[in-house]
Amino acid sequence: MTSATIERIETCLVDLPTIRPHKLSVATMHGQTLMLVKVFCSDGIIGIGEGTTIAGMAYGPESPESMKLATDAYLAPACIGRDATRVQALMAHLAKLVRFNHFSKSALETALLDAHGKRLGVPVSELLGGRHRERLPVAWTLASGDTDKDIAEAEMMLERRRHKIFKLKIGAKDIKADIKHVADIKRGLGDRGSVRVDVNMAWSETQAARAIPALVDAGCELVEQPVASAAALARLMRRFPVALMADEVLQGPESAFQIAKQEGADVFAIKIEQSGGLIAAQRVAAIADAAGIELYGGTMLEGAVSTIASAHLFASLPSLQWGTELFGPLLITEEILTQPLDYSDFGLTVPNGPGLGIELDEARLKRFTRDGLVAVIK
Ligand code: MUC
Ligand code: MG
Repeated sequence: MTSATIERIETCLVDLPTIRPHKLSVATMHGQTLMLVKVFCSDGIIGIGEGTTIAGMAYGPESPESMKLATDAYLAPACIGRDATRVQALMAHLAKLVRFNHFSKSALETALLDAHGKRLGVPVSELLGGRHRERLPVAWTLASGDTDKDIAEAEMMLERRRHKIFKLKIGAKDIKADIKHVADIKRGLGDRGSVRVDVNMAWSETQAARAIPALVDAGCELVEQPVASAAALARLMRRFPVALMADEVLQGPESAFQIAKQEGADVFAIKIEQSGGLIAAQRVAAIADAAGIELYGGTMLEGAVSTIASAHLFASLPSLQWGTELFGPLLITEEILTQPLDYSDFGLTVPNGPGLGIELDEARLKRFTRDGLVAVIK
């Protein structure tokens, strides 16, 4: 067994513009901030990881700034001098020192797994037990806020053979307007594209009960997190046959177990950050499998690093019935890798090199690295 200790950990915030405003029920994004982590090991190996949130603190309790602080002040000092090759033992040690902060832990764990894969000369997917697939289907989110623009965008994605699964962000407008939006888009696409919606918890249970049958009539195949509470989601499960997906209520293995126990979702959106890292996300997936719950590879609109970390995990899951939405890097205007990712033929190829199998374009990243605490792009 090779030995290596952790010598230094660096973090930075990188503010990148999005290709268009991205409108969710919780906020409108004009840019994405990546919190990048680099772990420097005594054998000369450097691992990279990434944490992102959605619209600062609008989606959840962590922000890119809080992740940087948690890493710099608490997680990183506790790692110095420790064995870099025992990733699970180190993460268990950190779990005792730092409660919650799942996104920060995911970024750090990604960097440790990247370093260890590079050290052993194997992709991260091999560290997770090996791949079931080399390529992942990738959905695109239509969220311009305008039905005609969304239809034109979907047509372009079909034409380029980039995406044929479309997730629509709804919940900000009244239900009637949202249903019309979904129906118009599905009618425009016909059988060429599938349509799903993500309400990001915007509805009450009674609103959801009114909207769900109309969504089904409009041709929607999957409804993601229509309500905030896990109990209400479970009740909706009993009332409607359409597939209901849990996202925000899934906050790692314990919550996954609780939801599975109450038969609270048809599908889990697995997210490495929300789960607390790749290994925790693997446990969430195992709980889903055991409970007969189907899986979808979710995103926190991550940049290339965390997107590819997610891809390594999703490639290694036995079931992935609903594909993935690993399109985050395509929503960002800047290429931050020396070798762009392969998005083609409605999917993403999982890289084959050691670790994550990607390399950062440091010069380009430097241009967008934040100086100070406050973001340039909101
Ligand atoms: C979410 O809520 O699932 C995923 C795609 C997208 O547009 O937003 C994210 C977050
Ligand atoms: Mg969601």
